[in-house]
Amino acid sequence: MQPDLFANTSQQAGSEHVAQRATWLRAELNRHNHAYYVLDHPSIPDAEYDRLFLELVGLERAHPELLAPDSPTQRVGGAPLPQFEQVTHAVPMLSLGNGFDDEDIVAFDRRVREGLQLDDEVEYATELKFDGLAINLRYEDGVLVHAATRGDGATGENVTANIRTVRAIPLRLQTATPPKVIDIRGEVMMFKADFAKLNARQREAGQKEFANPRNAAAGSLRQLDSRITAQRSLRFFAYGIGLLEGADMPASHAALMDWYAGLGVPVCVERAVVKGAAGLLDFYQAIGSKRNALAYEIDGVVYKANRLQDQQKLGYVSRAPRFAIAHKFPAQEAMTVVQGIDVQIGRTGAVTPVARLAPVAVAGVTVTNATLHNEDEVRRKDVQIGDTVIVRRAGDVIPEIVAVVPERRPTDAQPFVMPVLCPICGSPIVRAEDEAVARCSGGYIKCAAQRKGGLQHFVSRRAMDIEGMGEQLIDQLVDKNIVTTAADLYRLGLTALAELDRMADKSAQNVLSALEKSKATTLARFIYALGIRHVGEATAKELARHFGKLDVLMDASVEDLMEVADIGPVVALSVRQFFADPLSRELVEQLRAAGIHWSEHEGVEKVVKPMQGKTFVLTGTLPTLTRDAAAEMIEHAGGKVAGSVSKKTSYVVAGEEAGSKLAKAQELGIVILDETGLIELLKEVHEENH
Ligand code: D41
Repeated sequence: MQPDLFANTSQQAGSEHVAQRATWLRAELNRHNHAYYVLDHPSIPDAEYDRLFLELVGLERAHPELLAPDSPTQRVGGAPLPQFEQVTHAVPMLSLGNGFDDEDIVAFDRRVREGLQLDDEVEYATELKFDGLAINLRYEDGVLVHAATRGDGATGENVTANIRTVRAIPLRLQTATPPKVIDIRGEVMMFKADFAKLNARQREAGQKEFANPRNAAAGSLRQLDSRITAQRSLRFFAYGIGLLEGADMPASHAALMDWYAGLGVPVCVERAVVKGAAGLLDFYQAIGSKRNALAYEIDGVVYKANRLQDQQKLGYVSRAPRFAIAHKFPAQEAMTVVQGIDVQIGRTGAVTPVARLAPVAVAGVTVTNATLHNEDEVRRKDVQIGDTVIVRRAGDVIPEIVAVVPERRPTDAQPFVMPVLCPICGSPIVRAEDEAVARCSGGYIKCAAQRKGGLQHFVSRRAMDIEGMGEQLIDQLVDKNIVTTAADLYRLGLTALAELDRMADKSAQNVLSALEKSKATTLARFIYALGIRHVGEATAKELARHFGKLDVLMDASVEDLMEVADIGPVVALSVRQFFADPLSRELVEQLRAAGIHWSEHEGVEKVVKPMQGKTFVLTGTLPTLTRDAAAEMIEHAGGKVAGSVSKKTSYVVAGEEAGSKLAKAQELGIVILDETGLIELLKEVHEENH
């Protein structure tokens, strides 16, 4: 490990040590820069990089004699890849200074006011800081002629062929009077949903997944083969301008953005014009609270003096404009060490590997665990005990491991081994051949973990909603064998409850009244609370509506169940199996005997399902709808989707490369629809009904 001299004052540390530290930091930063900018493969999280970078800036500032022209602080970005043609930007692409807290922003605003010799509040344009790649688009007489990455700001790479494949970028500006020459600058990036889809595709094809949307965008843009780029969904948002000939420069940043929008160039809608530092900080707060809801990743917001006149007056320091600053959000990623990998047993027995982490702060919250989902995921990410990993926490999402830092793997790292027996009940852990999930075979009766999970689900807010019945309470009740099934909960008395740890008489009383209150419920909630596999809230509601009475549902056959909208063979079988089990029936009887009740007639009124009784077969690839989306539309209209064509088939929906099913349908004289035909059919009946 390196001595952390930055913790000391520079005077205290010997100057030789300081020089050594600076040399080490430069080498380290250069290495990470290369990994990030050239290889598109980050070796450390951004926050860690920023920390090292700031440490070097601090050292060089305190010891100007250490400053070297080749220091990473003296250039921004990485060297262009040798395979791409290099291009020199007509006007250099500047870099953007960073601020991290309110003080940095107040200081920025003060510098701007001083620079403008202004006492009044300054007018700022505020926007998002997209996490993508900066790019310059050259339009001549309105036509896209050339595109280049930012590179080191002075020279970049010619990526015209790739950029031409990005549909978000117009090939011609929407105007009859385009400027002679315009350099439009902005960020190329990938939306979160496209990123998820790309990674799913990569995974299926057995290819490397990308760590985050930024790397996916970079990897896609830096493809030497533009046909690959064409298959990737890249986006673009404009935020700046370079050379402009044959038109007047708009008088403000806001006017520039409006002009772009009018030219058909994508600009983000999350923009504002505000006054003074207070206006900037308000914008930061407002965007911070919707950050996770955005379709793309941002790593902060950007503030720019709005008036062109002000921008020109403020000028530049080294290669960053004095008129602008990025206000960064706390990092959502951090680096830590995997101290162990345990397994958790869920209510259905599902075994989930969980990484135990050395505590680390991520976006202001201390993270100690990260789910690894299942065995395959552990293998795919190649996470071993002892590894240094990048963890990410986005919004309310459970923290997850983004990637392992391979250089930091210790020689004694231990691979994860799926236990043979359940750590809770000792029953064998089994994994069905076609399933990703391994399960404890102990079931509800043998396995306390499954009992706890089942009870937690039963009392949860969207199920029976028993307030005050928390995880700790359930753990105690199960561990002390006071409660086995949900019906036992309703037999709890004040004395039993009050004897438990951290249970005062008052809270015991509250739990009892919550139990009492929960007895009046709805059929849908009750079905959901039973925790039948594959029966989520929506399915429970659908079952309640379709059958109306619990007894009818309990005796429904698989065929009866398949009549329910959105219910396929897997769910139908699961429901049937649940109610065929005498233990389930007994549980239901006990719960009813305990006083749980609902109105038996709620939701029995049937909605008209226009495609009720019609069977569809899908074959081939449809031009826009996925198979699932088409099936969902059909089922929503009351139709059913079957796997093979028979005399009973009502319609065959055929797309490209439809095979034998189409031939069979033709043979049997079944109505054949293309995608448009299907949509029309569903729309017609939809309209007839309204
Ligand atoms: O969203 C961004 N990443 C962003 C980057 C933005 N919204 N505005 C920016 N503005 C500038 C100036 C003020 C220099 C025109 C930038 C960048 N620069 C920038 N991106 C990469 C380096 C600099």
